[in-house]
Amino acid sequence: MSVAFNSKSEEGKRDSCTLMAPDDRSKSAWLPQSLVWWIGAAAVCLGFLLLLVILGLVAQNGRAISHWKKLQVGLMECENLVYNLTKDRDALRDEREQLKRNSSSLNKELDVLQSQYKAVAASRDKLQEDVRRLNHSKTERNCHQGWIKFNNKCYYASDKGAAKTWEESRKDCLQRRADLVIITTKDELDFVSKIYTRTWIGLSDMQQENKWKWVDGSDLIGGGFWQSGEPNNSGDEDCVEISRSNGEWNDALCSIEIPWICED
Ligand code: MMA
Ligand code: CA
Repeated sequence: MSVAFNSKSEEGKRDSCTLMAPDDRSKSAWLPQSLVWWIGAAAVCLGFLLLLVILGLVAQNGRAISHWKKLQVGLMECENLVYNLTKDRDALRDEREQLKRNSSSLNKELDVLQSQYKAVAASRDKLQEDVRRLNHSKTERNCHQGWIKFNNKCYYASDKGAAKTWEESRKDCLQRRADLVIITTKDELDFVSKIYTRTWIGLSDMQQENKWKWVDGSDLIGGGFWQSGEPNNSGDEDCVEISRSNGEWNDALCSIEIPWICED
């Protein structure tokens, strides 16, 4: 390689051509300038592009960061929401348990009230029946012919000389739309025992031994008017008669035949 200086004008290009061969001198004087320019332009373009890319990335990153922050805020809100919902759920669970307990105690109270209601309804029905009976007995009675009136009640005494078993006597009373006499007072006992010193009355323990019941299904209350030593159930006696002159009661065999008195 050699260095040649042909003209003054070419001296200005010396610096850039110092390493060129003498044959390539004209060519090397033009190419480096152009190349430099293109490289410069390309560099500027690249730089500009790079700047755009960087700006784009920065903008993108900024958006990503703000999006991420929003997501963070959203996540926190979600966490708060989950926390609050969990608290609400627990509170509701407690409330449900409490309501369950309340409901079971209310059910128990309801059972008690229902049985009380039944008892009250039964006693109301009994009172209504009593009122009906009282109203019935209050009105002045008219007894059929052949019947005897005593304290506003009607009594029928079997014919003189007639005698029947307890069951047959009762059947006779029922046919007369009445029943064997029910004695509730000493007055009534005295009245009945004056008609016949021996007669069936409407009392028996044929359903259950020693459980004395009147023919209307009511229990004997207040001990009754038994003769001393009676009832003794001698030989299985289930029916009650008035016997002997003191007019008190004796349990007798239901199959014996004696007079009877009905009450309407
Ligand atoms: C009779 C009969 C019984 C009664 C006794 C009392 C012998 O039986 O009437 O029912 O208990 O007399 O002595
Ligand atoms: Ca007896």
